[in-house]
Amino acid sequence: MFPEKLINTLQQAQDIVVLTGAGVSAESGIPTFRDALTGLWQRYDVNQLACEDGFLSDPALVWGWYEWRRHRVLKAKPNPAHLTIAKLAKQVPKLTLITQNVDDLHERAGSHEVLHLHGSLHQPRCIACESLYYLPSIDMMQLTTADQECRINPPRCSLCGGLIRPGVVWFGEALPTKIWNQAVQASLQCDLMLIVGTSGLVWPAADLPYQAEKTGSFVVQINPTLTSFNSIAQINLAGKAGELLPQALSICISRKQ
Ligand code: BV8
Ligand code: ZN
Repeated sequence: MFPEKLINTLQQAQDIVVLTGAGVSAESGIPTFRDALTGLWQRYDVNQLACEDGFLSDPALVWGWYEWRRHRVLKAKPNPAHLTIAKLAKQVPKLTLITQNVDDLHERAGSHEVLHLHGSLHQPRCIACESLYYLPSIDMMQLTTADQECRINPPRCSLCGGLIRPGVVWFGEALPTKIWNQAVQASLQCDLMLIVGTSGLVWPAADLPYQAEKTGSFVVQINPTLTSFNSIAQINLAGKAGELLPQALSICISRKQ
C-alpha cells in the first residue's frame, strides 16, 4: 500500500515528469545497461564499447554489440511499466517522458514525444557525413539473440563510404541540445517526478532529479535497489516498475471517480 502523501500527490498532480533508465525495460527481457556488460560481454568495459574511440579501434566488435542489443529489442515487447506510463499520460494534464534508454519500447507502448537523452538503437548514421542509414528489415528468425559475442562489420555510407555508427550518445559526447533543454525545463516545472529504473550513475542525465527537487517537485523513486536518488526522493518504492507503476496508475484513475 502506498503512503498517504504519495496517494494525495498522485491524485492532485498536474504536471508529471517520468525519468526512466534501463530498469524500465528489464521486465521486457532487455538486459539493463550494466547487465549488458555481463555474460560474454563482461570482459569489456563500457569505455571499450560505448564510446567513439572504442568503435574506431574495433568497429566490428562495437557494431556487433549494438546489433546484439538491437536484435534483443526487436524480439522484446513493452512490459506493464511501459504500458502504464503511456496510460498515465492520458490521466493527467501534462506528462513529459524522459528516457536514457536507446530502445523504442516506450513508443511501442503508446508513449509520444519521448525525450531520448542518449539517442536510439534504431537511428544509425554515417560517422563522417552524418547521413541517416536505413537498417534493412530483419527476418525475425535471423535475429541474433544468442549470447555469443558477435563481431559484425558495420555497413558503409552509400554517399561517402564512411563507417555507419550506432545512433546513440556515447560517453564523451554531448547530449542532443534541444532534447536536453526540454528535459531540464520539464524537470524544473513539474510538480511530481517519477524516477524509474535508473542507477543514477550517468551524467548529466542524473542531474535532472536534483533540478526537480530544488524547485520543490515531489520526487518518487521506483527501483528494487538503493541509488544516490534515495537521499533526495520523498518516497522510495523498492520494487519492480512493472508491478508498482500499475498500482500508481490505479490511484490516479481513482481520483476521477
Ligand atoms: C557528456 C547510450 C560532455 C549508449 C549512454 C558530470 C557531468 C557531465 C558528464 C560527466 C560527469 N561525470 C562524468 C561524466 C562523463 C560521462 C558519465 O556520466 N560517466 C559516468 C560513467 C560516470 N557522461 C558522458 O560522457 C555524457 N556526455 O557529459 O558530454 C560533453 C559536453 C559538450 C561537448 C562534448 C562532451 C554522455 C553520457 C551518455 C552515455 N550513453 N547510453 C548505449 O546505450 O550503449 S548511457 C547508458 O547508461 C544508457 O543510456 C543507460 O540508460 C544509462 C544509465 O544507466 P541506467 O539506465 O541507470 O542503467 P543501469 O544498468 O545503470 O541501472 C539500471 C537500474 O534499474 C538499476 O538501478 C536497477 O536496480 C534498476 N532495475 C533493474 N530492474 C528493475 C529496475 N528498476 C525498476 N524495475 C525493474 N524491474
Ligand atoms: Zn557518409
